[in-house]
This record gives sequence, C-alpha cells and structure tokens, in this order.
Amino acid sequence: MTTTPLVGVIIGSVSDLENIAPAVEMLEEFGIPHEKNIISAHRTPDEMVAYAKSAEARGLMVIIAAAGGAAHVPGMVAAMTLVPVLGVPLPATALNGVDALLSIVQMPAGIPVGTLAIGKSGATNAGILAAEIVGLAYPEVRERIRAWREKRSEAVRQAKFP
Ligand code: RP5
Repeated sequence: MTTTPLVGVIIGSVSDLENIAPAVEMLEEFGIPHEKNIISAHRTPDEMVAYAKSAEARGLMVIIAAAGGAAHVPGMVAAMTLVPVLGVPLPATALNGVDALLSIVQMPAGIPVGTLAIGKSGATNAGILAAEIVGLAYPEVRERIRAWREKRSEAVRQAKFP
C-alpha cells in the first residue's frame, strides 16, 4: 500500500470540521492514505483552482468535497479535474443543509458530482464510498471493507430485542 494520499478531503470552512469528521474516520478505519484541506470557493478561489488542477497528477483517486450554504466547492472542483468528486452537503445555514444538497446534487449534465446525504451520515458514506473506489485498485482495502461490514452484520445478529 502506498503512503501517497489516494483520497483528498476538502471542506469549505473550519466550521465544517465536526460534520466531516466521520468521513475521515472511515478513511482511517480502512487504512487509506488521505490528505485534508480547507478550501473555500468564495474565500480562496485561487487555491481551489490549484488544488483541483493538480489532483490527478498528485495521484488522488477520489476527492470528498463537503460544504454548506451555496456549496460551490464540489461542482467547481469537479469541473477542473477528472478525479471523481463525492459531494457532501453540510448543514450551515437556516436551511439546515437542504440548500447545499440542492446545489450539489443539481449539477448540470456533463460534470458529475456524486452527492451523498446531508451531514454526518453523508460524510460517513462518502468515506466508505471513497474506500470502495480505492478498493478497485487495492484488494487489501476491499477486504478490510468486507470484514468491517461482516462485523456490523454480526452485531445485528447478536443484538437482543428486550
Ligand atoms: C461554506 O459556507 C462552508 O462550507 C460552510 O459550511 C459555510 C459557512 O462557512 P463559515 O461562514 O462558517 O466559515 O463555504
């Protein structure tokens, strides 16, 4: 297994840290080298462009891009790279993430962003989905995910309904 980051996780603001944490936990669970960056479409647009344009050459296989509000980052990054982008809408405004969901999921045909659920559930699944994509090239990652799923299945089988 390489030590070069295979998954890039980006958030739009430090205020997103708590919500994106489950994605990072999943990548750690499956032992996937990853990098983490705070990149804002409206506050640091130049850094966003540089990040997206260098992603492929740096060896990233997947980018998880999470943002709240207007949530431009996932779509803008997707427009500038062929590395698949998973978008996680985060609750950050009075609209509780519905704004970000609609923004991220409604990419016009031609530039896809794989959109997950709002908030921590979406972040968890983004981490797992990224791991599954990495698992296409790294069988050991796929086997870790298989074992993790089986452990969760077994926990349900052993659970008591009092
Ligand atoms: C987005 O705006 C971020 O992803 C965050 O969810 C939201 C609010 O950011 P802050 O104003 O809290 O920095 O760019």
